[in-house]
Amino acid sequence: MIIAEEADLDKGEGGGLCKGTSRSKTTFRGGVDGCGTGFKYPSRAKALKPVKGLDLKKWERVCFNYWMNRLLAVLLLGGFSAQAQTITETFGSGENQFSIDFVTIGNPNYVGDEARARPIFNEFGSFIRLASFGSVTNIYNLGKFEISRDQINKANAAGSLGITLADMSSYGGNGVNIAATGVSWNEAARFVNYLNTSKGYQAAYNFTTSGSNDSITIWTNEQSGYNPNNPYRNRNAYYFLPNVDEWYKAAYGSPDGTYYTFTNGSNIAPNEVANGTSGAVYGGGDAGVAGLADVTNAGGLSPFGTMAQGGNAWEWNESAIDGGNNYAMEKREVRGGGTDSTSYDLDARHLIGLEPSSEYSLLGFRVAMVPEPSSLSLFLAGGAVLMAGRRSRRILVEK
Ligand SMILES: [Ca+2]
Ligand SMILES: [Ca+2]
Ligand SMILES: [Ca+2]
Repeated sequence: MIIAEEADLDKGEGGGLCKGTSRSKTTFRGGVDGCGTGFKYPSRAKALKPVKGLDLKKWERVCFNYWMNRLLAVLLLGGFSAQAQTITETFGSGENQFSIDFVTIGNPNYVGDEARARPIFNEFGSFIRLASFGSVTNIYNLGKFEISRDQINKANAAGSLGITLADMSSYGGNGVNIAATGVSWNEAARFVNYLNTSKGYQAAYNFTTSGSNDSITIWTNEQSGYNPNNPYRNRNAYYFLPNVDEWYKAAYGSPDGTYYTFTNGSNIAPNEVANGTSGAVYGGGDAGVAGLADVTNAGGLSPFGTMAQGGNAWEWNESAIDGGNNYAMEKREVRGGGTDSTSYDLDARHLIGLEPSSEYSLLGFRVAMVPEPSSLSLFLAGGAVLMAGRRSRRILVEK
């Protein structure tokens, strides 16, 4: 017999199932209506019946997201805004010290952009499904800027990473603050791993060989931090490459839930600029010029506060092009267009797929980060308060 607490399904409560649940106990189900995780929510009638094969890790995530959502409500009621927050993280030391600015992307349980859904094909070119992007259940942080050459150079020096950069001397020069390009997905993943391991965190990506452009090995369920929904990324990592939804939401979404075609919070393409803090850095191909701007001077901000997701350098997403990260060598999504692009490439509906070892002179990336620990503390405090005021009742569930 397993004792669990039943949440009030009609009120959309589910946190009670977090309590009294251990991974050794196997099978029961309940409702978390309101978590908005895309789960098939069981009905109240079935809530007391045991279920074989229930993924308790998945339940924990559902509950975590549920409480993060409740926390945000508490913060908003308290007059806080979690959306404009910028966090600066510092890496390396001495002359190799560098920092990365992150913007907190709030609004958990964000729904996908149905209006700009596109077909997904498998490795063999067969249609799988129509997919929309931008749905993210949890709060996260995304790099405000593209990663610069300076950040790569310093990480290379501090961590002996061996990441190679494109020679931009024919395209405006190799200024240290321009976007880092010529970086493959594999190299970007090694940079992210350095961010993690240099601070004592779990590496995000599983490299078992030492070549800087060698491919990953996907995590397996015997390994700690394995996530069956994303075998590329270790769930215990602190820094990671943004997946297509995390990237897309910050680029084309907005705090009020509206999606736009371009990263300037508009369905009309931004002005073409070479640099500055308005418009977007693209269109250089028209004039035969495709130099990169400094990452902190590469156009206006998106509604969530990121710079140059549209234009300047094209950017790697973590995600495989078919949406299933189950094969290390498969093509990854590349989005946002670059300095040589027309507005077509900056459009939310357009992307390309490239091999993870590919290097191009206008292809770079930005990194993402879990919610900052102070947010987590607030979340726990908020959760405790809400938990105390919540109604639940004890039930018996037969095994
Ligand atoms: Ca390279
Ligand atoms: Ca960009
Ligand atoms: Ca796949």
